[in-house]
Amino acid sequence: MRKALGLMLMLAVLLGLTGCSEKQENAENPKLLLGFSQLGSESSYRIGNTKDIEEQAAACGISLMMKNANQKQENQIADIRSLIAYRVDVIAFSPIVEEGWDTVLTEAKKAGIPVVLVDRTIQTRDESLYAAQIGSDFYKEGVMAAEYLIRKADRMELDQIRIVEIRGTENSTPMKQRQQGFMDTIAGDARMRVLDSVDGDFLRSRGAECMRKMLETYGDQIDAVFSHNDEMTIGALPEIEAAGYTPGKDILLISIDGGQDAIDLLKEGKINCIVECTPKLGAVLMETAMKLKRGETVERVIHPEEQVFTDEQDLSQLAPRGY
Ligand code: GYE
Repeated sequence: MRKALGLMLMLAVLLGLTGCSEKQENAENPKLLLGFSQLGSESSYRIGNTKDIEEQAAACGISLMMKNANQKQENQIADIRSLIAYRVDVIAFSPIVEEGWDTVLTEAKKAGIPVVLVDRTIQTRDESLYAAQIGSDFYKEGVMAAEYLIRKADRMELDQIRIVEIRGTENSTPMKQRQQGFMDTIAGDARMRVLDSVDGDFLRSRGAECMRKMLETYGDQIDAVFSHNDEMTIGALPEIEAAGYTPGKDILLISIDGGQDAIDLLKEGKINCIVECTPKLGAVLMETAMKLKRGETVERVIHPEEQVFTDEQDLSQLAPRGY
């Protein structure tokens, strides 16, 4: 009995790791060609997401056609068109921005190819243009970032926190929802004041540039930076130091993603809070693609579980992040 239980447990762990119940092709798991249009390689999140999708496809015996649009919506539309022409079984993509997909997705629908949105979502008048969306709850991420700042103000008995925000790519889902969640949460707290909000496009170089300019404009008025991803946070850090401030102390830093480099900086005390945004969506994507291929219904929206890492915790035992 104990042996059987142990075996079952091991199987469950293995399944959890690969996300697949069957590798070989059979009636239950027909051969599947998945086309994926990645939006670019702007961050460790994105690189981790691409790697995870490749690994999970391989683990499930799914053939993958991976495209990279290098941060341009027109490239992404062209990539989706080529996946339609290739007649893949399922198309998945991470939409760089929310608007402008109806034409190409109508083409996919006419070709009878189901579409899965991964990571970000879209705005459309025709909800039937995609079957499912697998991605983080970005609004909740913004809320968690703001909640940390409120706790910090309580703990340090601060009577005001002047904030600058470095936003992700304009009109992208994470940029819009993280901002909304954050602003809604600080709105009820009179200590919080937003000095400025600028577009850093999720890029390290832009994070640095934005920070430099804001330090020139606001100098020592800046108490906290809310940066929409680790990449921009890592870009901003040396600018803060170069201006003579100690990151994590003179200026509080709040970031999103939770890649290894940022976690290391949190452990060093240079970043105060990181809200996790996991790029590991591959296993759920494979499962969803297989269900679509079999003609089964799938869950419309799937959010992964996420946590917050802060200077309030002991992170010495934290497992390697893998991105
Ligand atoms: O936070 C950022 C990336 O869409 C959730 O895109 C993703 C964001 C992620 O470039 O680092």
